[in-house]
Formats: sequence, C-alpha cells, structure tokens
Amino acid sequence: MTATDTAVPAENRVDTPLAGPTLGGPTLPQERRLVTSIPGPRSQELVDRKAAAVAAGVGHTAPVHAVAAGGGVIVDADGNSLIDLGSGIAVTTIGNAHPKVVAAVQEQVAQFTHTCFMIAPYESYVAVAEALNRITPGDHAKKSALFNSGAEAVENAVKIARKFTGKQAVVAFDHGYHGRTNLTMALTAKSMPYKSGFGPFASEIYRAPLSYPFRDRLDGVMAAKKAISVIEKQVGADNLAAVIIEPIQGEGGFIVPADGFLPAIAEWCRANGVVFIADEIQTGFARTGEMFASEVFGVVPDLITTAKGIAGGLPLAAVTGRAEIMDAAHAGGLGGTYGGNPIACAAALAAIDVFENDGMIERAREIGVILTERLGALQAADPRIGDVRGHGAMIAAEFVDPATGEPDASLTAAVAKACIAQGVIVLTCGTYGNVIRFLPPLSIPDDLLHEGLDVVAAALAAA
Ligand code: PLZ
Repeated sequence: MTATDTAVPAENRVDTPLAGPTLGGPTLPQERRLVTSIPGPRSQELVDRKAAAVAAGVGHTAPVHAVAAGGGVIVDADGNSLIDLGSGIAVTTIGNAHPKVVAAVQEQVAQFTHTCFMIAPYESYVAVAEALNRITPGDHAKKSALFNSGAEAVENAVKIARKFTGKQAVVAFDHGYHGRTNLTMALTAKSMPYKSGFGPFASEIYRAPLSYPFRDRLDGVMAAKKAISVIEKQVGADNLAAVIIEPIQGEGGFIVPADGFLPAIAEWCRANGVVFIADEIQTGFARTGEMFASEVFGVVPDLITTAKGIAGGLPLAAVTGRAEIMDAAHAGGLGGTYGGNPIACAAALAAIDVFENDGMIERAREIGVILTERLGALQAADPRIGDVRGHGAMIAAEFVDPATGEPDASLTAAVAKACIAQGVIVLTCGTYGNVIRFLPPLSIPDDLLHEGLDVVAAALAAA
C-alpha cells in the first residue's frame, strides 16, 4: 500500500479558499512555504472566532489554524506550510496522520466506535496492554490499564501506589510537570500558568530538589543525597507511597539529571517500600533515542505513565507496571467511560508497530545528532545560549544573560515569536520560560530540519 492509497478521501478533505495542498499526512510537500504573512487573513479570522467562542484560558502558541499536517510540516488555512519542530508537544512522533495509523483508525471506526471496555471488552485494549507490558523497561511480570490523557494516567498511578502501599504521601520534584487536573496540578511545580488561582490543591504532596546540572553544579550522587535527605526529613518513608519523576523533565525545561541521580532515587525507593513512578508521558516512545528514557539512565521503574506519542495523535494514556502493584486496586476500582477507546487502541497498535519496526529509535538518534551539532555550534558562537541538552529527538537550548547567567525569558520569547513568523513552529518551556525545546516529528526530512534550524539561528542573530 502506498501513502497515497491511505490519503484522506476526497469527500473528507478540508477545503481551503486558496489553491494548495489539501491532502493530509505524508502526501504533503515537505517544504516551508509562506504565501501570506503569519497569520494570514483566514487564520486571523479563525483566531478572532476562537477569541470570541473559546475560553480565554485556552491559549495557543502559533496564530495559525491548521488544515493538514504530515511529515515535518503543518499547513494552515491560508495555504502556508510551516515546519513543525514541536509535534503537538511530543505527540506526533511517528509523523502526523501516519498512513498505518490512518488505515487502522479507518478500519476500526467502521467496525465499532465504543462499547466501554468495562461493559463489553474488546481485543485491541488487551493487545495494547500486552504491547506496553512487553516494551516498557524491565522483564518482570507487568500489567497495564488505559486512560484518556496523561494527567489521568498520573492520577491513576498515584491511586494504585497508594492502594498497594497503604500509604498516602507522594513526592514530586522541583520543575516537575504532571498535568492540570487537581491532583496533577498539586504535583506540577510551576504556579503560573498552571496553578495560579486554581487551588486548593490535593494534600499529601511534597516536593524534593531535582538534579539540574546546569544550575546546581552537583553530580548525580550529591544531588540525590540532597533530595533523599529532604524526603526523609520532611516526609519519611513510613508515610510515603510514591516518588514520581520525569526521567528528563519536559515542561520544566528539558532538564537532564546528572548521571547517577535517577538510579540513586530508584534504589532508595526500592529499599524503603516506596513505589518509583517514571512519568514518561513526554519522554516515551523512541523520543529520546531509546524506547523509554528510563533506559537512558538504566533505571527500571515500578510504574510508568505513558500518553502523547503512544497513539500517533489519538487520545490514549496508560499506566504500566509490576503486576503485584497494578493488581492492588480492587475490581472496579480503576476505569472510566472512554479509557482505552477502541479507535485510540487501534491507532496505538499501529503506532507501536511503527515504533518497533520502522527504525524510529535510530531516527530519533540521527535527529539528536543534527540538533546537538547545530545548537552546539550556535552555543559556541553565542554566549546567550547557556546550555544545550537532551537526548535523541528531545533537545533544548537554555537562554541566559551572558553577564549574570540569569534566565532570559524575553530573549527566548522573542526568538520563538520570530521563528513562528518565519514559518517554523518552535515551543518554549522551562520554569523560567527561557528554554526553546526541539521535538520534531521523526518523519521530518533532514533538509527541512536544517532549514528550521537556519531560521532559529537567524532569529537569534536578529534578536
Ligand atoms: N506528564 C511529563 O509532559 C503533558 C502539557 C501542555 P496531558 N505535557 C504537555 C499543557 O500546557 O497542558 C504532560 C507531560 C508529563 C503529564 C502530562 C499531562 O498530560 O495529556 O496533557 O494530560
């Protein structure tokens, strides 16, 4: 089957007022093409409608409205083709509208759209659980449960850990991000914009210092000692159900902990009857050049939360982990109407096939080499880039005031804004808002990635 065979059928295509590509997925020309300024008139109209109809709290990064996406581009309502260096926040890792996902979804949606897995179960949910049990780190007996969003997976991991241990406290880390629901807001570190004014937050959540080598200058063992001391003195293992950590922090600034930090925390958890939860919602599924980032650091989590890349863009999330922990919740204690929806499961089975069999891990490593070399060269020539870090296709640059080393959020925002105006979608992140992160779809061609980085370099030079 060729890519064209699975392209969006004519009757489903989105018509744009301008001539231009209307096919989604991999049939889109892989080019940066600006036919209007950004935003163009159609996008501006839609941005205005959005402002009138959608709650103000729901923001957007790029002032364009998408009509198609695939490979390494997003096409907007005016026919502009923008280079995508964000994958919808690490979701379309295998590429937008990947032909295998499109085919699987089309087949499933015509069979049945929903029965509720808790009412009349179906095979694809079980098959996704089997696949996750197989591909997540560790060869111990595992089980999985499926949910709709990353935050919901995190909530359930905490429920399961509490039930298993009979304890209540949960430790999360400085700069951590785990979601926007009430419990996950409590776990998330940053107040603005995620938490401010939305309290009171869930109780029994404590925060430990993270290893942040660029800023704390500590080796992993020292940073772990500091964190463990806080956990022991301020919480106590007797009260602690779980420690939750992103192996590489996403929203917090793509912070890579120093070597030895994660293994020391995981080891302390094991020795103290505390469930070690790796939140791999952003780092999972080949993104870091390993199937899961825990493998980068040689840790085997007790529980792992996944979402984002798992289903090629359809909403699906999971908790996977040691069978005895996963089975601690009583029958009927876990679930939800839509969790493990059959269309999302069909998409996930197709996506996992692509991750395992179509060279995605190797591709993430190749992209990592390009990103690291290009950003490293920029850093060598420009002291405003204080740090370049990450793994695989998850790389970031941290911007600072060269005189003081202080975070430079306004420079970061200016560079990101200029990139978007030039047709390159980049995302910022970081507790101090001074990090630009690169999360391209692994389907992006090399020349397009280079062109995107050229635009970033020009934007930085002009800023
Ligand atoms: N855990 C590690 O990265 C989602 C959030 C974007 P949901 N990150 C993107 C935003 O501003 O809302 C995320 C994550 C990690 C949990 C989550 C939450 O996943 O699917 O957004 O609920």
